[in-house]
Amino acid sequence: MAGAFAGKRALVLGVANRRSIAWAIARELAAGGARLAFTYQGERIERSVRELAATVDSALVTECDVRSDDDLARVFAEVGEAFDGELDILVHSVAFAAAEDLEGRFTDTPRDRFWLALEVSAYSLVACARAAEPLMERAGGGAIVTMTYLGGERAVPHYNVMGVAKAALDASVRYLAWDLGPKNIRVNAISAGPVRTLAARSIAGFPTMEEIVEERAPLHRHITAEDVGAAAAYLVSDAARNVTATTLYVDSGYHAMGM
Ligand code: NAD
Ligand code: 0WE
Repeated sequence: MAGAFAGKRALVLGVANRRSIAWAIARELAAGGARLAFTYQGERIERSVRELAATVDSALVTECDVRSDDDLARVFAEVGEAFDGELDILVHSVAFAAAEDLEGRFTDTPRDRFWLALEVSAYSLVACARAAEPLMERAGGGAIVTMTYLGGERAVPHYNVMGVAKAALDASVRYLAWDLGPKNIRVNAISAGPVRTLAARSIAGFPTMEEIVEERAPLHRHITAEDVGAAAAYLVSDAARNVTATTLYVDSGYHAMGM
């Protein structure tokens, strides 16, 4: 798809390191000629994101905690300045739940950490879509893609409150698609199978999950962040011009199985 994104401007949220799904998506967009803007959360990962951004055509690297309305307002103002008031593509690849809530019983999730997971992992898409809307409208339309997981539709042991957050995210995709469709802004999700990223590596039982995928998925193999990058590139490209409000599974077919 060389040149598929020539002249396109994309904002990417959720790069933490070179293993991040967001980085695989960014590389794919950059390979197609897109100009990129990146946000990172917190000083701990600033250097790693700046180093990665320097290897592609990046117009902006700026801090953003998606829980902060002030951060979001500043970031989208900076994006407007960097891209002449226009934006074509938004990549949302952000999720967080307290580590203790990704083990043990969902039943025990306390109120504050339930809302934390929902705020970071689901509401942030709504806030970003609203902030992106005027910039995409000026560009004549746009495409938003977010990252989800089967645990939002089925009970995956230990995914717990993240599953509830993904269910809210999935529904948000559909309602945003309805609102923004008249402005030629498309909103889609990719449901990825387990990928060994920073967020995934710390999870106990990840190797077991990989074994289950190898045994039961139609393709009997794992997926990579690059597979997700290619799927995201399709969804935000003109080839998907009439695709919105949907979920594209990049999971070796695992979601289709009943056993
Ligand atoms: P990752 O750790 O590389 O990315 C998660 C990102 O979320 C990080 O960049 C982190 O800084 C960011 N983040 C967390 N809290 C934030 C906040 N308050 N403000 C701003 N940013 C914040 O891991 P990843 O696996 O690439 O995750 C990206 C997305 O993919 C997530 O939505 C995740 O749920 C989804 N996903 C991952 C897998 C998998 O197996 N790795 C599978 C399906 C879906
Ligand atoms: O969405 C995810 C993981 C997102 C995530 C990961 C962490 C680890 C570190 C959110 N918050 C945190 N908080 C931390 O402190 N995935 C789809 C990967 C994943 O996570 C699981 C899975 C799968 C798959 C957790 C339990 C069971 C399966």
